[in-house]
Amino acid sequence: MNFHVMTLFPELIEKGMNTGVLYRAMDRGILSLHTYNIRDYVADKHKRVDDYTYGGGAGMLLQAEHVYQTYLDVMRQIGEDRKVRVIYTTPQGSVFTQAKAEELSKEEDLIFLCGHYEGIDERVLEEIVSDNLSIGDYVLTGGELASLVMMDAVSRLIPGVLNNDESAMTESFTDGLLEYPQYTRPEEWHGKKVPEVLLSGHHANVEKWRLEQSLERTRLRRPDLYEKWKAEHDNKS
Ligand code: 6GU
Repeated sequence: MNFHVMTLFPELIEKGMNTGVLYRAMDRGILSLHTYNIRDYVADKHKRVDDYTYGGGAGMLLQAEHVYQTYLDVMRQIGEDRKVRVIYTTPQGSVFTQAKAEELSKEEDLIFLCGHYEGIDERVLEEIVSDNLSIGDYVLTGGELASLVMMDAVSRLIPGVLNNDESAMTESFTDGLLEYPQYTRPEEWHGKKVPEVLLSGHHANVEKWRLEQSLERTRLRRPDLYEKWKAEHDNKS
């Protein structure tokens, strides 16, 4: 997977990607990251990227042409004449989910456009963006952290990025329930004991306990997911 990120803060994207699992994957050549500073594509010598909005109102907008020139350079660098998805990170997008991460992980290249200021001139968005995506119902100062979130979630689905131990910790959202509680040594800590069933060695009982815990935790913390899971499982029985 090759990530291409159009941003005003390339150093934030690079720092965010150059750690831990993602760094290791880039080092191994499974992932690559290319950042493009939109400011480098401003023709005028003052390097201003933004301007006032027509119709008035607070805030400044990124102008269309700078974003478009950046995009043309990204496409030149990719160098192939095929469609590449362009993800615009914006609170006006649909919400990024595990299903979306799985869909995006099948692509060879992904281009991210990080929004800033009050937004970007709509005309360039119409021309280049394929997916408008948000990471949740709150507002960030810019799209960089959202892009990092999406790249992280996509990367860990790409074969070879995680080792086996790490992959095993994947299942939470894949079956639609939250993960059950887990314990490691010691058997007693701060007066709290590891649940007896986990020490019993009785595999079927352990599985039963974990499912109950998952269901109860999901019901309490994520009633939306709980109702969905129940609806799907009632259909099958
Ligand atoms: Cl993608 N961008 C910004 N600026 N804020 C957000 C977001 C994105 N997703 C949630 N909040």
